[in-house]
Amino acid sequence: MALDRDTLAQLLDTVERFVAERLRPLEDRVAEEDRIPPEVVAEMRELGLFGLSIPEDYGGLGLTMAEEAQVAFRLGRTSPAFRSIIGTNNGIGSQGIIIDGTAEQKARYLPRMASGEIIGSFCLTEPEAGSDAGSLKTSARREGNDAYVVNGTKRFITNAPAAGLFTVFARTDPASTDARGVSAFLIEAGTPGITLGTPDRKMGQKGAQTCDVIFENVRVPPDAIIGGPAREGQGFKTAMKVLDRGRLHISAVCVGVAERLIDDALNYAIERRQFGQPIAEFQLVQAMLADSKAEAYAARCMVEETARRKDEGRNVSTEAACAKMFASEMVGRVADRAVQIHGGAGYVADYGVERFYRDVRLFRIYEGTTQIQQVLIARSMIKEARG
Ligand code: COS
Repeated sequence: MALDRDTLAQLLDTVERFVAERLRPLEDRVAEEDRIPPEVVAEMRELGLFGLSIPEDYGGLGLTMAEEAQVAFRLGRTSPAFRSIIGTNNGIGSQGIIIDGTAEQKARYLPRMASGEIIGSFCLTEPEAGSDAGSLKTSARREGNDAYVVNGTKRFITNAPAAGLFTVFARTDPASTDARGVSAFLIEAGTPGITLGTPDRKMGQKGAQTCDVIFENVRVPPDAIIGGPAREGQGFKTAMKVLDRGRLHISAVCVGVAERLIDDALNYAIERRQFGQPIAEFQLVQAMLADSKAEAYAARCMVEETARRKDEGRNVSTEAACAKMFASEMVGRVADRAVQIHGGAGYVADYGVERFYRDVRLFRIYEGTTQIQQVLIARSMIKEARG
């Protein structure tokens, strides 16, 4: 259900002020310390940011996709690491339960995710299964009637170091080698047999933590399968549905970051003088600003339109892939131009532009690379043409 206009305006205004006044001044510190200060996480909980997309019945704000996109545009105007800590609870860490979970699973986990008491994490990627997610090797072997035993290693798992609950994709049909034999399990962090790798040392997005999650003979009951035991073997579809939404959310974040960088580059171009005038007066600089503005606007329109269609209950897998492909590539170009407009200042740490340049590189890789989005888009075009 959509929020009424005043409540939505109030929420957007609160997020805008929180980003401008509280988060932006902390950008350098978060990158240096590679963590979000606990007091900031506590404030995010207070503001309800962990439960943006979780239904109101379970303590969240129950935003529609269109509303969530408006929030993501605003969260994008600071370091992506801040969004990452709340990102999994609103996206890949909770959506599996929201979309396919049983009433009992929803009641058990969603309220604590909405409040930020527990962090959810999405364990799909493995050392040997990245883009080819359906080939994953983590196994969930049935033992009698009351347990599965999970073994395997998951890689680059966002928020795993802080997670209380993992959505784990594992092969329940040992005879299968593709997407069909995969089930989705809800596994609590304290379950014996789970260990975490050391946090990954990444190119950017410092403050957003990822690491390996290793499962060694982890015993879980059959009702840990998302949707219950009857959904054994349906886990890959859950993953794909979750990613449809996740990709749209990431696209919105890309728009927000691009708009932030355009503002920074524009302000710099107006202030910085060369050859006796502000560099904003030079047409070659204007071309970079104008291209960035037009591309960010195009991505914003794609996100808003796709979100609107999703809220109408339409299948937007292809449109979400289009948005993710375009918006993540777009913000890469915008960040590159922002560095260029800043010149030497764009290459040193003092201005923060180089940090964003590294941060945005990830958008073209996670939740499906640009090349995977291209495959998805072309596949659906061909399928439609063949009727
Ligand atoms: N919604 C619902 N069901 C979907 C779906 C969607 N968006 N996409 C696929 N499915 C279903 C298919 O219909 C198919 O079901 P049937 O076997 O009943 O027909 C099943 O899921 C398997 O799909 P598909 O045959 O397309 O699987 P493939 O192994 O060919 O691979 C890709 C699909 C490449 C698209 C998938 O592996 C992928 O998205 N890879 C990228 C993974 C990724 O984004 N990783 C990021 C890490 S998570 S942050």
